[in-house]
Amino acid sequence: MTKVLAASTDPMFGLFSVIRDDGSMSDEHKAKIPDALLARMYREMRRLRALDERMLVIQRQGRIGFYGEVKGQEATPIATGLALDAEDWIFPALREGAAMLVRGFPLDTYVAQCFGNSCDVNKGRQMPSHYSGKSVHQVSWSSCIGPQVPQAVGAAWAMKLRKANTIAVGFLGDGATSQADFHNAMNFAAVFKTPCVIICQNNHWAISVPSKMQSASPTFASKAIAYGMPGVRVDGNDVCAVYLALSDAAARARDGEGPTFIECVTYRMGAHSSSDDPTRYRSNEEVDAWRKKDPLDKLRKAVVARGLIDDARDEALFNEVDNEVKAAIVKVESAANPPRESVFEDVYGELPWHLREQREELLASAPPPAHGAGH
Ligand SMILES: Cc1ncc(C[n+]2csc(CCOP(=O)(O)OP(=O)(O)O)c2C)c(N)n1
Repeated sequence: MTKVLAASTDPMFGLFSVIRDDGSMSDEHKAKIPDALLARMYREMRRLRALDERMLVIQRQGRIGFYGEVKGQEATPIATGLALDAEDWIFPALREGAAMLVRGFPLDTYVAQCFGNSCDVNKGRQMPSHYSGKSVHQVSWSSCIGPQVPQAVGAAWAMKLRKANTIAVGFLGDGATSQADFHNAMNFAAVFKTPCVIICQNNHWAISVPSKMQSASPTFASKAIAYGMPGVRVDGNDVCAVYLALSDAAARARDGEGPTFIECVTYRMGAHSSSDDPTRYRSNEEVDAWRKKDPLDKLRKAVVARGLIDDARDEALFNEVDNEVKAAIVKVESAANPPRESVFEDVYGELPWHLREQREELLASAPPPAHGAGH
């Protein structure tokens, strides 16, 4: 077992963390997280927080139909985007879309996915916040809870059969551990030693169902034991901890040692989605307690401790990333809708007869009245 994984001595109760309360970290960890990487992590997290805040506002203004916030869980997608090789594949669950941004996917095209207009690579055929980017090796979240895990394991198996030097990372929430897909995938991954990492973001809630109602296991990480793979429990609000744990697990997978299961212990600070009201099922005290462990504040302490930022530079950074988000929204919001007939594209090389008929019928009908943002 590699170093970080071994350091988390007890998969049931260990919690691997890197950033201490005062923002410092051990010399060993400091050497693995150089200043440039730490500063990059902070910029990405600042931008993601700014993106969430603006996107939620435009959803409330009726400019997009739906939005799924990441607030509180930014550490894991950012660490994932930074820890993997460009050729590795990501199979995200609900809140890892932003790993694409870290891997260089354009912010305006990402935002366009929520408008579902002609700037969206999916041509508006997915629900908002269901991002995907072939260019950055990230498949779409399928909306069903669980299937991204067997998909990741299957892709990893194909990589192994082809002797590729790539790995796949599959995500799920704590709620998804109750799905059969999770168990099938864990078993298959361990038996066939597929080069993958399976990451559970335990954010303590599956919409209104608390994580203690999902499992009687002492921790989610401990489930790995039964399947015969290493399990590690990581502070999911510590981007450096997730980065190091995933880097080790990825190296392990690449070296032919098989899968690793990582539980990232975190908290969904916002609502499940823009359609949810969490005040109906959880207490303000609980939210306040987790707000004190905000991953952005934790990371800020680390960049301050290294002397990489002060208040003035932080404010300038906030303005810079917020302007970047505003500019991305302005750039794509007024784009035209995708052509109606694009609904028939990109599945079949040659359209079957019944879809050809439907396409002709659609084109013969009057087009809907033109309107701006497509909502
Ligand atoms: C198979 C399936 N069952 C139910 C749902 C409805 N649903 C959407 S999100 C969700 C909760 C998911 O919780 P979790 O896996 O913990 O992820 P989180 O939302 O907390 O990130 C449920 C039950 C669904 N989309 N798919």
